[in-house]
Amino acid sequence: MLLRLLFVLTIFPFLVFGQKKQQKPNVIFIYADDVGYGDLSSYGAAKIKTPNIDRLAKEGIRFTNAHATSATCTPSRFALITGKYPWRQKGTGVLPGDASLIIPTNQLTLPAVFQNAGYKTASVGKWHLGLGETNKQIDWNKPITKGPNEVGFDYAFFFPATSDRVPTVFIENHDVQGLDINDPIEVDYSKQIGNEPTGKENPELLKLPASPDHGHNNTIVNGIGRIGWMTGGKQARWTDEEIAHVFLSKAEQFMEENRANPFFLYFSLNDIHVPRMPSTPFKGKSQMGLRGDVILQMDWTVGEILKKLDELNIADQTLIIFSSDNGPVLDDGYADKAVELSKGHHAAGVLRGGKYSAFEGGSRVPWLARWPQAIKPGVTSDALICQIDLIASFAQFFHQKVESEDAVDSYNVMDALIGKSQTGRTFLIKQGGALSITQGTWKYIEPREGKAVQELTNTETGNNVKPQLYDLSKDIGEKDNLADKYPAKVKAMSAELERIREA
Ligand code: NG6
Ligand code: CA
Repeated sequence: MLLRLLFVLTIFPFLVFGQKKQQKPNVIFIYADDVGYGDLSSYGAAKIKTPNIDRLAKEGIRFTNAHATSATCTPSRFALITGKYPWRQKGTGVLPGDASLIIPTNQLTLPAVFQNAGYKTASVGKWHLGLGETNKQIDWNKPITKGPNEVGFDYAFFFPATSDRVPTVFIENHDVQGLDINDPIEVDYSKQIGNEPTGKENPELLKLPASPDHGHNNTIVNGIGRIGWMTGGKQARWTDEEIAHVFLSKAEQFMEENRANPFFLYFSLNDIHVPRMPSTPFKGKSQMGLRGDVILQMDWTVGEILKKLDELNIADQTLIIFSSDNGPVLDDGYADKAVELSKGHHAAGVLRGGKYSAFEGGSRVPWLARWPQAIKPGVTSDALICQIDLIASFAQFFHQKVESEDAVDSYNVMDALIGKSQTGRTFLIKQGGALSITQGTWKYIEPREGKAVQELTNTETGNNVKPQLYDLSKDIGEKDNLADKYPAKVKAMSAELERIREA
């Protein structure tokens, strides 16, 4: 009897663990905005500390060779959601706030993979993939016809584009929140509408001045000039300082409501995009100005999500991933002194270029993942992985068949994602202005005309009329162009890039 009891007691934890392992894990993908390869202390930042995000590295896996497909937001997100390179479809560049939905509604999407596996799915945060029917003007005062709900999200709470673009309102599923029907919203990106002050005409009203020449000087909302003009919707307009808290509370609410069933949460942060407007607790906290302050706010947000997982007792069966949609930028349109106050902080770390660039700084991004039931803690991986691969990886994980016309550029790299293998994809095409192809440790950037430096943001674009070839194993900073030395390699890689582009 005693022996039997002992036996049961010893195997009981395994039974429970084994059972839990069978369960479908919750998946939370935290998508930060414009966070660079060198912006986190787990990636070498010394002037700023990100202890909550670093916890994911300690308790999970940290990737050194993880990528967004592109060096700006819309195309990177398009690839994440569809598994298709954004340059295969026209109109996938940075979208205005009144753009139509660019995700095809008849194709497989990442959230749909989770829905098909019986998950509840949510998109909380920045959207920036357009809304409504193609070529139709959005009526903000009626239910919006197409958006996150139509591409696989059961629940959505979001803003349409970026926080520097109108309309500056939150939308829950199809409806603008807090809208007074007697004060209808109108939005225009081609001409001034209404008679509200603009940053251009009334700079004295601004609490955060615009940088010269970037164009963040149209309608003023909350003391900040925006890109684009809007009228109406006064009550519905957000307060920038509250955005992080509003999104966090919606994310937490979704987690709470779905604690008992598997869920997929796409949590797309506004931080650290411009305008950088931290909430009161983070103002001045970083000693690095507003950009540093919103890094701390972002880190706090991640910490709150981790806390919520513990509180709901679902941390063990939750895979949580943190990554960024593109590389870093300091001056992206507002005079927030990011350049002056970031001295000694290398937002792109050892990488060349940043947001908008074809160099690694544009799209090699932080990627950390924790899943206590499946990922060994404290692992670093240099497997080549990309956000575009999530869809094929999870489809495979759930034993779902992917039709040949769906997610055409996505590869199953699940073993790499959870640290079971150090091998990811064999190649990757990325997009700054120019396209590049990475194969193993070699990277080829196709020739492209255009400025070598984008002056507004002071970014090295990667444009060069000559082919560029870098050996990333020796030269991660892409300083030494080896194209002349290895013409055969250039030829082979450019042919491969062409072949995939035409495929
Ligand atoms: C650029 C904006 C920049 C930012 C970016 C989108 C100008 C000069 N600059 O066009 O401020 O809004 O678009 O950023 O307009 S992203 O992270 O969403 O791609
Ligand atoms: Ca971005």
